Amino acid sequence: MKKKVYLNHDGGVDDLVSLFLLLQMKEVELIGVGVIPADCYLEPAVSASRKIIDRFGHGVAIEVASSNSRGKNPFPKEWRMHAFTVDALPLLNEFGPAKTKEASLPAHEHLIETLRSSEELVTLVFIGPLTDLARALELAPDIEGKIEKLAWMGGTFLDKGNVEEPEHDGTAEWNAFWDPEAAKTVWDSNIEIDLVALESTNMVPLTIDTRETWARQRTNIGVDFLGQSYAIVPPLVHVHTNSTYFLWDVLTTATVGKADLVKHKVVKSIVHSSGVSQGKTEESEHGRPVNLVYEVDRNAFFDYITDLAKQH
Ligand code: AGV
Ligand code: CA
Repeated sequence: MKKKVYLNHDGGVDDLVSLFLLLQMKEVELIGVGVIPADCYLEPAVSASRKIIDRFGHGVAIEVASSNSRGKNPFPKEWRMHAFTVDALPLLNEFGPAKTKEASLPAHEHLIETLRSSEELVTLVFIGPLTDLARALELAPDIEGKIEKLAWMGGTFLDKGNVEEPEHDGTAEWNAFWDPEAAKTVWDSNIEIDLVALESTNMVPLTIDTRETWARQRTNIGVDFLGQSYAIVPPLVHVHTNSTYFLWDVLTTATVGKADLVKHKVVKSIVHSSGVSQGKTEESEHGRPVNLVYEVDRNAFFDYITDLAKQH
């Protein structure tokens, strides 16, 4: 039986590539998509999602729901602009306007409705902030019983996170920082959490090498989509900078299709919901357990996603 998956993403390059890859996994049935305007602008991210489902969804009939959630700490505008470029790629516009429908409900209500009408348990893949899940849990606590587990790209237990903003101490990861209170609400639930944190995502930067591998195989349309998408964002060249791109969300998505790419360990933790460390996840003996993904087989991961891209 296929694993039922609901995806909530925030329109970054790796978010949209994650949607594409989930649609290629033979063991996964994608049952809905929500888009939250965190690390993106909403319209191009929803539009690109609909076109990706049209072009690469093997005929699946699912809806894309727009979120009306707002965060506490906004993402930099340069990063939010990426969705406009993906949405404009000729590869996604060859066959005219998108046919995949937009849902009439806002994303958090669409999530509730989709979970309530599923007979089987659903795996949630969240690769942006947790706001829509937190709002759904507050409105409809019963949905917890429909959730198999949550795979979340977020958090870190390293000394250094990836937030470099005034009035913050740099210990948080961005998806947690955008809406720290939402992360806390989800921590307070009993949902099993696989946490794909910076520990493992730091091991998968975008490199020139990977770009060249995809370029050589671009006659395959799926691999070309990877190459075109990752042409938009800066690779690691000399040292990590604030704009260096990693395959954060794609790693999270890949763990759903192929769990043996990564190693997990249980960590008890809390989330700071306010103050200079807001969004920081911290080990604490009184905290709630999460399955921390702390290591990835880098080569196996890149081979896996490149092969998946060829399944389109
Ligand atoms: O913190 C990682 C999250 C992921 O969900 N996002 C990007 C991924 O989609 C925020 C982010 C952190 N650093 C970034 C980010 C950067 N240099 N460019 C764009 N987004
Ligand atoms: Ca994201």
